[in-house]
Amino acid sequence: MVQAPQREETATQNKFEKFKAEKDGLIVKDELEQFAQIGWEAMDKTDLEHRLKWVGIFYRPVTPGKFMMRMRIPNGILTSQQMRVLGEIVQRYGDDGNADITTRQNIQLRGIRIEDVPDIFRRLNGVGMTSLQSGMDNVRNITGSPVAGLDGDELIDTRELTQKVQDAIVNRGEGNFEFTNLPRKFNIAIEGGRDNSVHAEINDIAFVPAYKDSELGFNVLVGGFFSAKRCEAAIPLNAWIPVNDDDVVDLSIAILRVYRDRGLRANRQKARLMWLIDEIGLEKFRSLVEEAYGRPLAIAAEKDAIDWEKRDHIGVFKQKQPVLSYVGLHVPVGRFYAQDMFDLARIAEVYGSGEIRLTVEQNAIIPNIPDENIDAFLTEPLLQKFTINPKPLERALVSCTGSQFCNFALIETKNRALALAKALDEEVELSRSVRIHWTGCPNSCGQPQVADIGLMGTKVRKDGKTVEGVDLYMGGKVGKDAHLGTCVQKGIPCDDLVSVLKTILIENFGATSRTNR
Ligand code: SRM
Ligand code: SF4
Repeated sequence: MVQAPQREETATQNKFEKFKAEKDGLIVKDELEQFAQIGWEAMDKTDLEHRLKWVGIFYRPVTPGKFMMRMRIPNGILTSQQMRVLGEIVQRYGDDGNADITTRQNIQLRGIRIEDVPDIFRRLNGVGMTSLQSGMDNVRNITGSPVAGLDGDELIDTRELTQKVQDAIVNRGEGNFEFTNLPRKFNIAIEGGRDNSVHAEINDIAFVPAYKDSELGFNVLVGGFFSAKRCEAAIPLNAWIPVNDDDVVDLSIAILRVYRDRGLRANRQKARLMWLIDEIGLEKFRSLVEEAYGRPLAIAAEKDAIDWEKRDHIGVFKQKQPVLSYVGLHVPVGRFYAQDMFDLARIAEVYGSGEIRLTVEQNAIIPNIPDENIDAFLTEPLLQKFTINPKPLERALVSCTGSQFCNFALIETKNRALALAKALDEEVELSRSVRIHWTGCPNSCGQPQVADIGLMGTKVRKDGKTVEGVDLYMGGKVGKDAHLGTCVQKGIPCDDLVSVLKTILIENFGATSRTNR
């Protein structure tokens, strides 16, 4: 593990800065055996509630003693063997064990007991996986085009780039103290397709394909983020780099160093990268990045090469490799259980190359299936559950964790989201899918601002009682010319949503009523 640097703490110290200065979160990596022996109830409170997140273990106050584990899966690509190990980890927790595909093309495991963590780490290590630095003031999972290397129309294959950026940040899964005390969380996306499949614009750094003088490279965007206080799309850094591992890794590292050393730390509500850019100005920020990068940055290409509407990848699609196809499966609100994970691993091996991919819409893709085997693949029982033909509203449904496991949540999300989508699919006929995103609180993990219809949990008064409700977002546009939606109506009780959304679907999305309600 790379050693912790000596830092001079200059920020006015809030609670988080204080405990990070006292002991770097990554240090708990070497204390896991001890935690396993003493049990979670005897652990130091800050180690339990905060520092464990540096190794991807999240204490859940909603289910004390049953932890969540957030992996790192660069570009959302894993092997059947890795999926099987993840399935085995949750299987041992019976009804408590399950897993979610996240909005960052990643997997979170549930039901984890602290006494098992050292063994879990050994098993993950054995299949080349890590959960390090996946929570708190660290860089999150690096997202990339979900059909990288498969898509005949792709511009840049992002697989190696996402892996190399992750390797640099977490020191190949060993842990890297250079980036474990950022002012706040940090998101990086590398898009290589023509449809912006990763929502590049909502990341702190986004690499977006762009031609400059006929050479293909990346325009670089910075500062995109969502928080309860403020949401911003990323802005151009006015920089272009060629498609080259060194450039992408070095520029990511340069930006991270500037953010780490100059980012605002006094107020956590104002600590994301965009606040620093506001404070010092884009020109100054760019020149600091250039200095850290150690070579001149070319100015941005005039426009990016994102010229397609966003695809959801659900269904059967030809790959660029002759006679091979990939199949996108719909995983309702991203939730799966051990048996589903084993089944996914098995069908990926039997029909494909053993590879499994994840999307930011919380779905899965099995690539590399010979065309002649597609019909047999489609008869697999798992495809009854994870179908390639979901109904229009279920198809594009995304939901954050919500109150089942998340203590920030103001409402229950996943189960309600699914029930409402099913009810509305019964109520209306649609010729297109409508992207409905649920998020249980203003932190916006479910990205309501990118949705056609975004629903953000809140508490409302109805009939003299406080009940679960939502603020309604609309106007989010993804793919080409992506932009964020805004809040158009506040405080709708969840119980009223069938009728409210039915009207919106009819008036705004061309739905027709199946009933006379
Ligand atoms: Fe998130 C905090 C879940 C994507 C913005 N997020 C949390 C925590 C860790 C809070 C907690 O400790 O309970 C949630 C864990 C709940 C649980 O048990 O699952 C949580 N966030 C999630 C996931 C699992 C939602 C999902 O169901 O997919 C996503 C995990 C992604 C991953 O694999 O790493 C997830 N979170 C996001 C995104 C979307 C994205 O990255 O595209 C955002 C908005 C984009 C952004 O960050 O700019 C997001 N999460 C937040 C924030 C607000 C950040 C801020 O600057 O204020 C918090 C709260 C915080 O960090 O203080 C938060
Ligand atoms: Fe939890 Fe809120 Fe994020 Fe949903 S949006 S996972 S409720 S923090």
